Amino acid sequence: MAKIITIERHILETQKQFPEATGAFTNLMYDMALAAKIIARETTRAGLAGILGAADDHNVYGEQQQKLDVFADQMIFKINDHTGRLCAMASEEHEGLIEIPPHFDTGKYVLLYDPLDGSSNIDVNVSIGTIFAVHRKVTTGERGTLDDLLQPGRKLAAAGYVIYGSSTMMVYSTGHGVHGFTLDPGVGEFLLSHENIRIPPQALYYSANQGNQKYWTTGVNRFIQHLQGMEGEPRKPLGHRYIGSLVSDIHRNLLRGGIFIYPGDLQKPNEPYGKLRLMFEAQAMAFLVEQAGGYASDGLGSILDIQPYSLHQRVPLFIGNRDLVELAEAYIRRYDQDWIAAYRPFRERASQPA
Ligand code: AHM
Ligand code: MG
Repeated sequence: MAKIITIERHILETQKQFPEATGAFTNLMYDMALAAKIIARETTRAGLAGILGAADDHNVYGEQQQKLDVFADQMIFKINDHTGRLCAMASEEHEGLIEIPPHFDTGKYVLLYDPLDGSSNIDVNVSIGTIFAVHRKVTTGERGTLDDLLQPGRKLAAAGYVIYGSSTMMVYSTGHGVHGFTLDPGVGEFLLSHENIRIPPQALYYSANQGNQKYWTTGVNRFIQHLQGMEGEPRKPLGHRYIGSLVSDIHRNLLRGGIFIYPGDLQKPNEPYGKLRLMFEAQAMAFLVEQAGGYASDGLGSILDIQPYSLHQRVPLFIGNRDLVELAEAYIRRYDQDWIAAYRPFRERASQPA
């Protein structure tokens, strides 16, 4: 029988190998696994329990119902607010920094999370996910500040996602490879199922919302035509797979090989940065995919090198097999100078003198 390794054991073993990881950090990963189990339970019961629908719905007992994304947001906060491991949090569901309540101790890390990404998919029973990222505190005061949260992805201490699909999986990295755990609902434990995930060298899929094609820039259009085998060097077309749920699309491409694309465009020239959020979606996914041997870019350079300027800033995202993402950059450099001129100030905004 194969060795059975729980996420807890794996985290502890990893900690022994890398003594710079502290106990606080190990427990923080374990807290995220607990949050994932509780959210998974509610997600799979969503239809039955009448949780679907608007946040002000009532169930058959007349109790106030919570939308699943509100539930997930509060659960992650509640599990982490009193542990003394964090000095601040930020969530896609909240405008500003989330403070640790004043009566609880604070710690050396900050947590950024998207509690339930792809939430438009909840009501139609399509896989959704939780995304999280952990930075080390860099300021000196007791409480965390925006400066602790707004750090480039290159500085991440850890990142991960949970996918609520045909099974629930948690995939995380602390900078020493990417590891995946599948929830055994019978025993309530995440068990190691995918050790040291590496993106396969041969991509099978590309994932993009093809419905936006008319807005795409020339470079992006030509690049996608290349993936379809119709432009540049002849190639066998890649399959097109798009769920519209970032965690699911990237998870599939991580295991099978592929590229996910959500580009910026010039539909509104003063908003050339696409849809996805740097701090709650792109950074964590870029960290994981780079740890697995892939690459993530905004079209100009690595997502991980972007110095953020705001919690909710958006970025274009090209993520997956390194050769394909670099080819996308080359197409953009060649054909999209007008888009680059509009977008570059956003990429460099935090590095410009005030
Ligand atoms: P959300 O944060 O509002 O859930 O939006 C993020 C989601 C991603 O999961 C997904 O990759 C993308 O939006 C899909 O967008 P679109 O429907 O425009 O293709
Ligand atoms: Mg989201």
